[in-house]
Amino acid sequence: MNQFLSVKDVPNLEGLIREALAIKKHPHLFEHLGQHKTMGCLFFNSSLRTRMSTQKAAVNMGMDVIVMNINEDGWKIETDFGVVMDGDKAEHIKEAAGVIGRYCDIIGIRAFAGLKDKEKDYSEHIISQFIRYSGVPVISLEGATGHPLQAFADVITIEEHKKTRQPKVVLTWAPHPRALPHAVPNSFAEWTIAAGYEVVIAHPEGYELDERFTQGAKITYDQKEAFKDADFIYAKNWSSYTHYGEILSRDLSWTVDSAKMSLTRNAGFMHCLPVRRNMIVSDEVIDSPRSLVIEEAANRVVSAQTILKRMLESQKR
Ligand code: AN0
Ligand code: CP
Repeated sequence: MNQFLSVKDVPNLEGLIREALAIKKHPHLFEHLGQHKTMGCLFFNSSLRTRMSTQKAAVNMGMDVIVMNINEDGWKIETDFGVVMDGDKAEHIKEAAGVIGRYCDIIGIRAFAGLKDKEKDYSEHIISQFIRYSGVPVISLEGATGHPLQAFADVITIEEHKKTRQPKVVLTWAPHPRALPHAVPNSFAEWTIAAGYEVVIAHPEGYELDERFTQGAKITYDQKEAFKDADFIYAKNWSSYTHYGEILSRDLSWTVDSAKMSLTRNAGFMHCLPVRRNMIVSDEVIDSPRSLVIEEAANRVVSAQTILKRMLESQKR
């Protein structure tokens, strides 16, 4: 495995899930694989879970880890080509990626969508330059279009809690004061569809996601209808994809609350975190025994470790 950006980079999802559950039971069995290898984690944006869980996963694999907040700890980086670099950016991504690739055996990158230029964001223009110029395997730690380690952790969590082979999984939009990217809902849709679940996506009009990620899901503007008999409710805000990056609704009637949860089949409540309480979800729901948010975050170590194992194994050959 040379890159991990999407479920398409995984040859066999069922096998990967099985491997993840085995790693969760015995997290220290593979320390030899990462010995004398370095993981580099590069953050263009804030993070709590991804930063800590990926480091922990790398340490569990026996690796050393270097973490850098790009644009803060080092030189500011120019990511466009052909520009006269006479501003505040002292280093070009082409050299930075080449250099980091000499220090690290695997690189993880967090680089959110700018939400201004759809084409640029959907080309993953930062991560793709690291793939091109670093010469080492690259893991998305949330790029512009996807958050695969999160979606993989979410699928692991669903596998651990599902009571039927093909649970009904509902991804619902919920209100938020700021314009957020599509990476989390894109990946959640892509991975849950690939896992073979019954996937329903509920959102107000105008919030349709890119069809490349949602093909195979049922899409509805009726949140209550979607919640009926659901086994899992996954809440998330995102900005509009069609009216790229815009906030079209702040409608608090989309907040996930107990009344809506009572329409479900005693569904588990999921969110990737960080979550804004009483915007996305009521206190009552997130504090209830049906809330799986901490377990999802715990499974971020498992998803990251499984991907690192695959990458280290393919480097050995
Ligand atoms: C980010 C997002 O929506 O993509 C990160 C989520 C893991 N969330 C916020 O910026 C609040
Ligand atoms: N869920 C998630 O990726 O959280 P962080 O942004 O804190 O890493």
